[in-house]
Amino acid sequence: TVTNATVVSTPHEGNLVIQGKHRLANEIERIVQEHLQYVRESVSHGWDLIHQEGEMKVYRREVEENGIVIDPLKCFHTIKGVTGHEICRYFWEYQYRMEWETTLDSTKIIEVLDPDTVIFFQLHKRVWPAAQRDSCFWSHIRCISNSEEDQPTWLVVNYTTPHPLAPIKSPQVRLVANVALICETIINEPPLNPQDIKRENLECKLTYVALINPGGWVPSVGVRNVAKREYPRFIKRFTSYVVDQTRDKPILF
Ligand code: 18C
Repeated sequence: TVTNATVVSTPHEGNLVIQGKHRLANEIERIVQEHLQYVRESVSHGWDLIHQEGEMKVYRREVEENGIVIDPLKCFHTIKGVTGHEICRYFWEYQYRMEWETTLDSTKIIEVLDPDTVIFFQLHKRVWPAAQRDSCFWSHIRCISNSEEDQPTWLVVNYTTPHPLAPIKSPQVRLVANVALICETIINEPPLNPQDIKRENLECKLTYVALINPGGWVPSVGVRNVAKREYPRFIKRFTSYVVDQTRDKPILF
């Protein structure tokens, strides 16, 4: 007998794929749904456009909690030649992270919860004069199909969680992260036969949202300057990295 288990997929090669629900499954479900709601809310009152470059627009809302800057950030971008699955895959997979992340000293996987969910422990680059930050978060990748005809939406959520293998050790300060990358694929001038879709037909509409609490006091001006510089830099570098990596590879839908 299998207890506390759910059938998560249809029969595969004659076997029913059964997978136990892990301890974070309910939380992940709730946070994923929250992001899917939040992504639909438009940026209007209170959101400032802090960077615009080509198709990329970066907005933030200035928010402080007990004197600590926790500005929510939202970025929209359109990237030609890649799918939402490709963008999300390269963002989620551990093996590519250090090739595009320039704000990290290290990253490691400390637990695998299921094939789509892992727990990362990361050491962020220190920004003088603030203490060095670290983070521990579950990272979940998911495909959501909207209808038979439409391309599915892909998303990755990174959400802070405590873990016995990642105790908080001073002088490091643990930051609190709630980040989502949500991608849709558009197929322009679709050829009659879907097999004939080329990279030039593809466009990915990306939304990136970050709610970061630095976990302790840091000068407001410093955090805001670092954020204003680093988020656009990350979006540009990461998306061009994926374009370069996938250019000569078969399309991953
Ligand atoms: O989403 C991104 N990366 C993912 C994979 O790593 C993951 C990361 C989540 C944590 C992001 C928070 C990073 C804060 C790091 C602080 C110092 C970095 C600056 C280094 C400068 C050389 O989801 C892409 C993340 C892109 C990060 C952009 C930096 C945003 C800064 C936000 C302010 C936080 C204040 C921290 C204290 C800084 C002291 C002045």
